[in-house]
Amino acid sequence: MTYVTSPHSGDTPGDFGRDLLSNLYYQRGTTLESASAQDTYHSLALTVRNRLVDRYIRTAAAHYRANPRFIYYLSAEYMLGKQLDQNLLYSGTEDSAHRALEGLGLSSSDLDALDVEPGLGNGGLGRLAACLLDAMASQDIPAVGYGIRYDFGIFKQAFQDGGQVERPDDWTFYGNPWEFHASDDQQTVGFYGHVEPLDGVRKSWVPGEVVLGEPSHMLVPGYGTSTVNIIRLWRARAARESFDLSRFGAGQYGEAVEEIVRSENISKVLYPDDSTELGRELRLKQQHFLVTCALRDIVRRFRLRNSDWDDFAGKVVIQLNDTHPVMAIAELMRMLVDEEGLEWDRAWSITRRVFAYTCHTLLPEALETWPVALVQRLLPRHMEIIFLINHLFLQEVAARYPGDDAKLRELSIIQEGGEQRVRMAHLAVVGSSAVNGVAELHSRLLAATTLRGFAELWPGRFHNVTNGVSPRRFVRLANPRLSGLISERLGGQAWLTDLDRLVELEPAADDSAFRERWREIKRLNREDLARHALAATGVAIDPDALCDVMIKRFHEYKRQLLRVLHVVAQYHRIRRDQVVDVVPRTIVFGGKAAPGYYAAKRIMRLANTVADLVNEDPVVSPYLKMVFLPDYNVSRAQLIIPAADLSEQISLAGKEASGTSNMKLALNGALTIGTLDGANVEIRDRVGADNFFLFGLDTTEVAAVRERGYDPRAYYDRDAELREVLDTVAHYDKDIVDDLLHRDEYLTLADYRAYVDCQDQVARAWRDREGWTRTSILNTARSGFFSSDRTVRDYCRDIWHVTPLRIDG
Ligand code: 26Q
Repeated sequence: MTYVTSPHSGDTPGDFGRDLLSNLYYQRGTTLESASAQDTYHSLALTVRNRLVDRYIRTAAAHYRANPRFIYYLSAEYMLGKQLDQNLLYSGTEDSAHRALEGLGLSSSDLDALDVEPGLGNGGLGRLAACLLDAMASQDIPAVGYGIRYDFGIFKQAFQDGGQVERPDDWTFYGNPWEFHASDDQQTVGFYGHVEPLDGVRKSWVPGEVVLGEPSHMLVPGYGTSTVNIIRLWRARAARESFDLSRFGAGQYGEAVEEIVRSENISKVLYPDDSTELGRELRLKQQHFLVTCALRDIVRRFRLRNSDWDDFAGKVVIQLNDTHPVMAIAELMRMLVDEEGLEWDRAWSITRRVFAYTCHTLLPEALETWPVALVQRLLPRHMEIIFLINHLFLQEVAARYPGDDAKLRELSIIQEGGEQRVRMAHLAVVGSSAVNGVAELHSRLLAATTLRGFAELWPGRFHNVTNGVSPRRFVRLANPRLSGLISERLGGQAWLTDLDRLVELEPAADDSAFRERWREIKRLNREDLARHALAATGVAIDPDALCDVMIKRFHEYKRQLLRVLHVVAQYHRIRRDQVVDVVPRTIVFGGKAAPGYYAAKRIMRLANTVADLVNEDPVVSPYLKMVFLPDYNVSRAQLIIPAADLSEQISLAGKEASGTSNMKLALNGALTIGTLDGANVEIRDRVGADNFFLFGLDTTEVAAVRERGYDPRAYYDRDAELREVLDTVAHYDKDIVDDLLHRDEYLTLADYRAYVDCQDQVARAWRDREGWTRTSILNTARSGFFSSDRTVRDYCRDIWHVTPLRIDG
């Protein structure tokens, strides 16, 4: 077979400019003179996209020829970030594009401002999915990401009187130039209905409602490779015959389109992560929709080159990103047994080998469960299959622990006592060949607590794969200045795909001229941030002040409240002229709270109140400024992270599975103040205890404090400064203080003194600017481990058992 190569293959600024004008003319029907901003942006995007299509076609052809083992990544969320900056870099056309745009009198930054980031996720889990896809493509791993094409992504955040207000994210309002529609590959998805007997265990499910899944894909280019993988996103459409003609004829137009509206609601909106699991039927529908479309597509692709089910587990790995897509285990069993007529045992053996499950939490309240009654109604056949899986599994447990009913209750996929519920994490572990946590500590605690019974039953199934982040996105694109300096020092850009090479920067930490340049870059990055902060909040920040950053979802366990308490303490110290341990600082907050998570929203409101208090005080504000940048997202992260000097990672030990902003910040030379939680532990091990500000209780001490009976009030009584702080806070929000004094679920007061004292150490360290810069450089130099390339290599070696398939450039 021959493939026509792209007509857009020239790489000079002239070629680029010509293609841009051609796209304006033929795709937008206009010319440079009369083009609107959107016309120009869309033409630019297509010009860049076209430069990746050629690689994509060659990748797809090579994959077809080699028929390799594929990684299918199933995730309800992806936080891809802007595509324009990424695709310019990955296609190697950054320079020619900039020069072409300049030649045409166009501003690249104005055009970049029109590029909309697809916010199809909540936070860490969704961004991790994007970093892993990036790393797979960058290491020639054949992979497809499956997800939902939500019409509305994560809400946009603004503040009104200090409180969060949410606006819908209509991210495709002007169209999305990065996606390809593939309506020929659409799938049908059933819901409700009933089950009819066939023969033996085999049954036939007759759905009561059918919805179409329509795929589109976006390109996932590798950096430094010719691989271009795809992410395939599904959108719900009404089946064509669902338009109700009789009603339309009767003049009931609204009723006639009801079913269309109901069907299309399935992919309407991303659910914001709630503090606790909420059993919304539509959310379960979304999960089943994703899983069914993905599995059918995987089988379709398998059949292009294979015909024997015995080969399926050799060619297919399905990685489950948390429990959200875990219904896939029951759906694959249904397809194999009911539709393909395989024996149960053979189907189960295939299924178990194909799936692997990543867990992203330790919080028991965050473990997903669904009422049996709901699953029965929505997916009657799946519920039967889950009961059968559970029945056979419990037989295995009973054989291993004879007479131990408590063990059966502990491990059962069905939670009894009160309303019966399906425990999705249990189904995931039982139906997978591998289970992993996302940092060393997290994986250890998972096996010792949350999933202990399973780890005892199947120790070989449990793994750790420490998270990582894309150095392309979070160093090269976010921080071009620092990247330039690193490349200059290391003699090239090889570090971008081999991040361990950052260790070669270590000697530079002792080179004062290099330190000077490092500091200068941090300062320029803080100036960029200051410009944005002024425009977004009206607050002017000093680009020379220590930039102290906490960016992550608002959650009580992450303890943004602890950060605010320290700000109030500093406020009082400065007012009293106790400026010994005070250096000028800018406190930067970014993060959204789930709309229904009141406790998190209260803390957010308090943060904004304290920011006003501090910023408007003429005595305090020269030393201390606080900005809460609204609408934190990937683009905002790319702006904040390069400017950061200090990274706040202050969750209660044992609560944060991994964290990933900790890695992004350390890689960009921020020093961490943190607890021994999640991946902080590994960051400290690598950068060295001397280069990390550690404070607070560890997991053993947390357990001991609770064991003794935690009394938060005692800390208030004992610590005069804390008393002053809480009395001030009570003035603004009495309920927050009441909760701290009587409950304090996340031991904020227990860690308060250690935190504040540690912040004083930070201030002293900052005064030694040469020493600080040295430590900053060492943080970058020693954080190469936290590349998502390493994460993917770990998955390949321990869980996926796949090797790269190089695509010829
Ligand atoms: C649950 C119910 C209803 C609707 C939504 C959800 C939901 C959605 C998203 C629940 C959880 C999430 C996301 C969780 C998440 O981002 N976890 C983070 O994953 C990161 C990557 O592994 C870790 O670094 C973080 O520690 C972990 O909190």
